[in-house]
Amino acid sequence: MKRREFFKKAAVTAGAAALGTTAAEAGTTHQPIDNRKISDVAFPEKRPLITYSDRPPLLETPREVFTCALTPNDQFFVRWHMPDIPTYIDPDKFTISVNGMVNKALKISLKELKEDYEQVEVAAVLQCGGNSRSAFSPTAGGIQWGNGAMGCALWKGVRLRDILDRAGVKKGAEWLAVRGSEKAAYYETPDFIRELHLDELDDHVIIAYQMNGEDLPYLNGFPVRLVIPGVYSDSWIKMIDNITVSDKYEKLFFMDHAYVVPDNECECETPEKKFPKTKPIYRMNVKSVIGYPTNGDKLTLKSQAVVRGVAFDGGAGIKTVKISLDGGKTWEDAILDSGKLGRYAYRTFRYSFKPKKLGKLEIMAKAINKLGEEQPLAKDIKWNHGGYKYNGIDVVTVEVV
Ligand SMILES: Nc1nc2c(c(=O)[nH]1)N[C@H]1C(S)=C(S)[C@@H](COP(=O)(O)O)O[C@H]1N2
Ligand SMILES: [Mo]
Repeated sequence: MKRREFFKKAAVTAGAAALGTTAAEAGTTHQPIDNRKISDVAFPEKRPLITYSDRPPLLETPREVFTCALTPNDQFFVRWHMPDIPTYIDPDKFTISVNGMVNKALKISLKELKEDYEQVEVAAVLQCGGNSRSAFSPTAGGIQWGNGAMGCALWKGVRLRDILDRAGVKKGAEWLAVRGSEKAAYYETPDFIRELHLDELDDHVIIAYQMNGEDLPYLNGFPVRLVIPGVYSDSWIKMIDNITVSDKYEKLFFMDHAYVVPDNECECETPEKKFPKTKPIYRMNVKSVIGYPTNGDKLTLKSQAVVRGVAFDGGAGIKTVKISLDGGKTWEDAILDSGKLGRYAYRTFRYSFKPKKLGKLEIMAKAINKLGEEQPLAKDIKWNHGGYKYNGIDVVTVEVV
């Protein structure tokens, strides 16, 4: 299915949909791994993070960071596909080219971007479609992320639509291709490009040069990246150097082959039988992650404990987060923050209680959005080859002492 047809469809929650006839029982899921191993070396502008690879850099944010609405830049996760990332970019010389089916090709400098266009801000969650992939069993190919391939930031930049208006899109043009500046180590790998349909460009789609009030960290796409609130981050191209407007959709390696799920109602398949048709992952499903306490923490019997975490979805907005302390038999509402960062940002939640019994205690968090979509239990999530869109109810296990 073409992306254009796909994004016109309403968001679907993985696992919430009924099983189709071709659907699987064989692949299962469990809780994602909770990797506590933080590297003792750090990349520039980053604190030590959970490190899967340093070339290309693959860094995960530890769970305890998910108690605040905005993720600090130096703890924000990092994902690159290709190792040959430019090692130096001169902000005074850098330009973004806009070309193809436009009346006037542009080369926009950073200074022009900051001074000649209306400046806008949006708080939005950036989440890899493969976040929590380690939950899938058998193993789905790709980085075995825990829950930390996500973060939320306040992005500042310029509407992509305003840039295209300045260039003047020619009649008949439908697509634009946004390219990152890094290169593959081997020539066979295609450039990292994302194609957007012009209809996708609402006011929230921006070319951002700032994140939480500072220049983008180098590893998060300095000097400019695409921000598409509510959408999985394979589309949020970093280090953009070129935008081409076209009337044709090119088959793209990363978007059409890598970041796809089965194109059936449950978005599921079995390890043995791949569903033949796929569609790109797009709008994020509803999810929550507990930031405190974390697995293995000790809570004191009969004294006040406050569970804290973050919840988000693809932009409908969070309605409630519910907490269970009895394995999902009963649920109580957590308290949500005011929501002033908007519907694309994390809603932080907290829930106070006093542990009543010594020993092991499981704390579960389930977010429900304004469309009534909710997180399924880990065991009810359906399997897919790419290990995408995991959004099982989060569970941490603590010890009451
Ligand atoms: N240029 C470029 N942009 C990219 C990628 C990439 O490899 N190159 N990876 C994408 C994917 S799959 C993810 S998950 C996010 C990660 O963004 P971050 O590193 O800022 O967390 O960037 C996206 N944009
Ligand atoms: Mo990703």
